[in-house]
Parts: sequence; C-alpha cells; structure tokens
Amino acid sequence: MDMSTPDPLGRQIDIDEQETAEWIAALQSVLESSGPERARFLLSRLASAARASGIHWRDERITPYVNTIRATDEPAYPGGSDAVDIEERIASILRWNALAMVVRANRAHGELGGHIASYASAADLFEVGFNHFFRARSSDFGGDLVYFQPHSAPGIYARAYLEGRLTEDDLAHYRQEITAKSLGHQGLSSYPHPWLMPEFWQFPTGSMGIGPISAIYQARFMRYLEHRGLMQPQPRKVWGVFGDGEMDEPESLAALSLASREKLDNLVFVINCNLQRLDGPVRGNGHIVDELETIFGGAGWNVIKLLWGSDWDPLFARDITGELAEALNRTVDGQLQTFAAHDGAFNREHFFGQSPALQAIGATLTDEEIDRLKRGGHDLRKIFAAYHAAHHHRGAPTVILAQTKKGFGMGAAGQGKMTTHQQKKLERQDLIEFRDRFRLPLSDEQVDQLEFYKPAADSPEMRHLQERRAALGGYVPQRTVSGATLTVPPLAAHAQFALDAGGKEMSTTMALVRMMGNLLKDEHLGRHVVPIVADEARTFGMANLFRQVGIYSAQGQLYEPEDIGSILSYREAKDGQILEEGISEAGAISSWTAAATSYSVHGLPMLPFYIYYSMFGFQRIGDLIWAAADQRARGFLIGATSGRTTLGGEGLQHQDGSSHLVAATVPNCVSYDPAYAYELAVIVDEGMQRMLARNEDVFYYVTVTNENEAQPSMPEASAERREGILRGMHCVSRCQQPQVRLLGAGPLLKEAMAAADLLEGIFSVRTEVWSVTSFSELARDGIACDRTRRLQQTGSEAWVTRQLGDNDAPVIAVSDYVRAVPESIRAFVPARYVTLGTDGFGRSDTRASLRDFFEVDAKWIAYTALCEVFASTKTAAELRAIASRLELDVDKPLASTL
Ligand SMILES: Cc1ncc(C[n+]2csc(CCOP(=O)(O)OP(=O)(O)O)c2C)c(N)n1
Repeated sequence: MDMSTPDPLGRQIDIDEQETAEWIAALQSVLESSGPERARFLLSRLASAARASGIHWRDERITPYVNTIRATDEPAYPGGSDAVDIEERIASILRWNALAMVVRANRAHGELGGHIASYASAADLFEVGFNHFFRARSSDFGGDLVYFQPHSAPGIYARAYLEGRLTEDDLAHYRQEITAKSLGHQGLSSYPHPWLMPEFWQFPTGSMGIGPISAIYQARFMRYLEHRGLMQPQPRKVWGVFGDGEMDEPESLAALSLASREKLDNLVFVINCNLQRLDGPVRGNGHIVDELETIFGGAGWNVIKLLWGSDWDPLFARDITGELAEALNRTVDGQLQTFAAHDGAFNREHFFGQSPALQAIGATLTDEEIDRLKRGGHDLRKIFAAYHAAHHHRGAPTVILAQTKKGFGMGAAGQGKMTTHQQKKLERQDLIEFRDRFRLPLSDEQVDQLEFYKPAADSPEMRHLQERRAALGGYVPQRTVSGATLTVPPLAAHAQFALDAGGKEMSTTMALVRMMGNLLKDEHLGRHVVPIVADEARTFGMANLFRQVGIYSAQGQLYEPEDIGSILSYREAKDGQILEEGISEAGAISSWTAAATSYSVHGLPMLPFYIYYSMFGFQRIGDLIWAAADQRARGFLIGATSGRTTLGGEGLQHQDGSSHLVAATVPNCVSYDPAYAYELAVIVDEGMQRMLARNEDVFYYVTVTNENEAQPSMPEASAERREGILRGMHCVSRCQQPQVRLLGAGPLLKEAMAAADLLEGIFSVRTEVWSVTSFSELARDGIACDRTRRLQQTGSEAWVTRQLGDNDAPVIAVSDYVRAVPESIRAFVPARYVTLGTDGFGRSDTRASLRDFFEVDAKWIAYTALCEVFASTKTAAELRAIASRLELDVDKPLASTL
C-alpha cells in the first residue's frame, strides 16, 4: 500500500522521517568511508532489487529547486570583480537604451509596438554571451551561431549602437523601416528579420517555435557538412536563447531527441525562465523549470538549472535543515511572480515569514537586501559558470534553465506585473526610478528626453566592450554573403532524357529524381546537392539513391541491413548525402533551410532538394517556409504526389489543391506546376542558374506528379520556348484563327489536349492549347506591368496579354488547384475568361472519377468551351443536349459544397 501522498507539485510527502534519516545517514557513511563510486554502486543495486521485487521505482527526473552547479564548483570570472562590475554597468546602459528606444517610438507613434520587459529579463544572459562566449566569424574560424529571443531585439540593437554598428538615428527609427530609409537611415526591424536587415540578422525567430527547431537542425547540419568533408571540423557552437513560454510550441520540443541522439554537443539552449508569457504565468500552479528539466533530461540533454544568484549562497549555507530549499520547492511559479512584483518587506513577510527557521534566515538581510536578492539569470558569475559548463560539456546538447524576472528593474511599473509583456509606456517617476536603480549617469532632463546614453570611447565600459568583442573575433550578430558561386552543368548533361523524351512514358516525379541522380554525379556540383526526404523516398522512386550516395548518419551503420544483397540496399553512412528525416516535415524543412542558407551562414553554397507530399508542405509547415524565405533561402522545394485529382485514391487529407495559392504569397518563392519533363528540366536549370550562378535570393517550389504519361520531346530548343516556359505559359498546340484557347496547367494539360481533340473532332471548333507552367509568375508579371503602365504611363503589357494577343476568342483555364490560382491572371486576359479548378475536399477514387467530380476533365473542359463559343448561337436546350451527348450530369451539386 502506498501510504505517501503527493503535494501540489507532485512530490511525495514523508510519512516516517526518522526512517528516512537513517537511510540517508547510511548513504552518507558509505560516501565518507568508500567514496562516490561505491555509493553509486549501492544505489544501482538497490534499484535492481526494487525492480526485482516488483516495486516500480524510477529515479525522479526533478531535482530540487536550486542551482545545479554548486557555488564551490564555480570557475573564476575572467577579469575578476572589475569585469563583473563593468559588465553590469554595460548591461544597465543597454537596458536603458533599449527601453528608451521602445518608449520613444511609442511616444511618437502610439501605434508602434515594442517590448521592454523581455529584454529586461534577458539582458544579463546576453551580456555574458557577448562578453565571453559568442565568437564571431573570422578568416580562420566559422563563428558561433546565435538564435536570439525575438522580443529582445531592442537590446541587441542597443548593443550594436554602443559597438558603433548602428547610429543614434537608426535607434530613433526602431520599427520605422520605411520612414528611416527615406531619410537615409537604417530602419530597425521589430524582430530578427534577415530579409529586412540582411547585414545584421542571420536567423528569423519572431514566430515562436521556429528558432528552437531551426537551431537544432542547424547544429545537426554543421555536423553533416563536417562529416561529409565539406567543412573543416571546428569547435563552433549554436546558441539558442528562447523564452519559457515559447517552449509550449510543439516545434520547440519536437526535435529534442534528435539533438541528443546525434550527440550535438555543439548546441546550447538558454531558456529565459522569467516565468511569464504574454497573458500571465507560464505555469502558475507548478514550476516550468522543473517541467522543462524533465522533458529535456528525459530526451537526453545535459540540464543545468540556474535559479539563484550569488547572494543566495550564504542563505543556503545557513539552511542546515533544508527548510529554505524545501520552501523554494513548494513555491509555485505564480507565487514567485508575485514575489517578483513586490518589495523586500512583502517578501520578508510572505516568504521568509513561513516558519521560524526561514525567519531566522531572512533576519540576516535588510528589506532592501531582500528586494535585491538576485535570481540566477541576473547574476553574471552564476551565468558564466553555467555557460562555461555548457561550453565544455561533451557528448550531449545542454540546456540552461535560467530563472529571471520579467521586466527586471522596471520597478512597480512593470517587474513581475501580469501586463508587463506589452508595456511600452513608462511614467516619468518610473523612468527616474529605473535610472536610479541602474545608476545611470543621466540628468532628470535627459531622462525626460529619453536620451540614448553612450559612454566616451575611452571609458572603461566602452574599452571593455570593444576589447571583449575583438577577443571573440568581431561583432555578433552579423550576416555575411561570400559571393561564392557554383558552376551549373549544361542542361544536356543531366536532362537530355527529358528534352528528347520522344513519347517515353514517365511521371514528372521520375524525371525529377533522374535529373537529381545525374546532378549528384556531376564532378563539381554533385557534392553540394542535398536530397532531403521525410520518410517518402520509396514513394518517390528515390530508393536507388540510398545505395548511390548513402543516407547520412553520424554513427555510420551499426547493423547489417536486411536487404544487404540488393542493389538498392538501405545504406547509412557517416558521409551519406541524403538527409532522411523520418516522419517530420517540420524537421525536414528545418534541414532544408539550414542547407539553403549555408551559402551565407557557412560561406558554402549548397543545393538542397526537399521532396515531400505537396499537401504536407505549405499547408502544414507554411510558417517554417515563410521563415526560410525571410532568411533568403536558396534551393528547391519539390511538392510531389501533387494535385487534387492526380493523386488518385488518397483522399481528403492528402490531395493538394492549395499549395500553389499559398506559394504565390511568398514574394521570393518562384513556383511552377509543369506538365512535361522537358518543362521541368528547363525550370530546374534556370533555378540553378539564378540561385547558384547568379546568387539571386529566390527559392523554387515545383510540383511534380506520380501520373505516368507519354512525355513529348521539347518542340524546339529555342530561346522563345524557354522564355515561355519560364515566364509561365507557352503554346503547345497552335491553330489559325482559334475559336477558343485552352490553358492547361500541370497534370491537367493533358485533359485540355483531349478536350481540344473533342472540340475539333466532334464539334469542329478550332482550338489552341497552351501549357501554363506558372499562374503565379504570370500574375506577378501582370501586376508589375499594370503598375508600370499606370505610374509611368508607358505601354508596358503583361506577358499573358501579349501571348493571347489581339484575339477575342474565349479563354478557358484549368488547374488541379483551387480556382483562385487561375483566377489570379484574370485582369490580364484580353478576352472572355472562364476558370475551372478543384475547390472542395478531396476524396479517394480514380483520377477519372475525381476529374469528373471536380468538373476538370476533357469533357467538362470541352463543354465549358462550347458554352462560350456558342453563347450567342445556341439555345439553352441545345447546350443541354450537348452536355448529355458528352454524358455530363449538369444537375449535380457543386463539388465544393459536398
Ligand atoms: C507563433 C507565435 N504565436 C504567438 C506569438 C505572439 N507572442 C509574442 S511573444 C509571446 C509570449 C512570449 O513569452 P515567452 O516565450 O515566455 O517570452 P518572454 O517575452 O516572456 O521572455 C507571444 C504569445 C508569436 N510571436 N508567435
């Protein structure tokens, strides 16, 4: 019978304290007489005996609510007390400048957001990093990579200002990028955005969860580059500083086991546990630190709790009975927040007042001293000790759970307040108190004016700051682009089979995989290709690559694969080239982003192809793609098994009819829905030219399908044909004076071709057919031309308009995506325009049934065309007769309503 009951934090209550004391005394005596080895041995024997007796006991994953690193184990602070004092003063100045930046912006324009409280809590965590750990990239060192907690951006700008990298005018235009540019200053983006500040930020982190998962896959990709011999092994680190609230995002925790499985000791997470998120406490009724300790520890990370500052050490030393530690164990986060929001007298009464023993400990401090007791994440010495331990830890990634106060130093106005997250206004008295709290040398008037403060260049603070950065190789963050290019092999070398297909049956997926296989063999480019899959390589016919280039595994292959005799055998290798991410699209896209930004992050251009079920791309991990776009990714996203009616039999959750709609909204994403292998070849070639040879900041989204079909050869290898394919449409079946023009996209081009046969064969309607490779490229061109014509009063005309020319024959477009995709070019079509698409939920059936259901097959296209062609010459009854001749059910409900 279990006679112990858990307390509110899930800890067991002791029902026989004397017995417990005897056991502990026994352990202590073993420790003293035989040492820790023997103690460990006995504990593990006890555990085995407990298991054998059927006691389901397992080591608690939660350690007491105190620092992991004992005070006696702390290393000396580099530079000693002087350095600590100076760095504390620097942190104070940064806190002020960050605050002034936000409050100023808000005073001038009430609508501009901004955050003070997050950086106020994180400033010391960043300062120790900046002064002692974050190494910049230099000529002989690749540099550490730092993922910054997004709401701390004002503090990072404030530091760059002291470093001389940003001017006062830049700071004065925080969150005013457009206005600043027009005045010749640099606008400072709200959060880390490489797109907006391409020489400053490396990694976008503004959307919670993206930073953590990206940091893990970045650390892994660095190992991949080293193991494949593409990058010199160097002791570089990836540091990720994130909020405790952010840890609620599924992406934040999704890849923890990958990091430990791959022994990523080049990775350090610092979780800023200020115990609050936006609306309130992260875990008011528990301890977020303990919860994260369990999760990270369980996943195999090295966990360091950094909870209390040095001024707590004497208090713990006096805590002979363990009552102080126990009181901290008991105090839930909501209460800790309340303590943060109140002064020393309140804390004396409500915390130290809980028992005579605690009162005695509290009695050694004045109210003022109690008020100033620091949490671990505000104590430079403790932070240094934790970072030092993390930096030297081997064999596993480290997480530092740093307890801080949200709005630290904002006093009654903000510290620990429920509403502090969004606070961007401070009253005069609060500002004065802030100045006094951090001993800033500012007059009342300077405070009123919210003047930025920059000490003289030869002041101890500025000299220290610059010396430390020089010692660490330069400034961080900093985004650089080397300008290195890669030579793209001639099209014929890897895609001749597609250009001269000669009617050979193949799907566009097969064509893509074959092209990629050829590129992998290219003497120069081959090493840079990174094929990425999320457990679908066999689906896409890529199994042959397993043997050809191997699957990357940091451990190599520790087993004999079942299919070892086969030519397609499953091969894992330390220098394997394929990234097989298992069933994690979020992981695979994070790997893709790491590879697609390697040209900048590592000065090493790579060519990633992430091939996935198209439905599980923009729809499922669209925000990670958006972040990749922000980061100026270059590479190919391949949406395979695409199309709502082309992926027969798979049903509602698999059939993609929307990815092209979303892709069109990403400004630097160039997307295509090719019908033919030769179109695909031209598109991939152009993509490589733009991204690898011309260093353009674009990436490509290309959909391919699994429908086998006779692939025509490229009609002629002319520049016009290539231009048409790339601009988004080219004519594949021309006729003199057409009565109707059909625009077929991707897999439905063949339905449009079949419709043309029906129209000409049965109804003698002259029909022209165009292959639309990209509605989004056509629409973008149309919008740009339209605007130029309006603003410049020039005759600029959209490509679509020019192609369809001076001809009023109706135009019918058909796409395997929702109608909004072909609708996007309506404004530029110079004739009556009708669109057909696949709006509605997919369902499982044959391609033929699906295309009839969504009214996008040859007969529906032909009927739609006839309705336009005969609009003024045939009656409604005659048109109905045509429909029944085509065996179309014109009374069936709209697919999107079913
Ligand atoms: C995906 C996403 N959802 C919501 C937000 C809005 N948001 C910004 S900060 C924040 C709270 C952050 O809390 P925490 O991670 O604890 O950081 P703190 O500011 O407290 O240090 C929220 C909800 C966001 N930026 N991204």
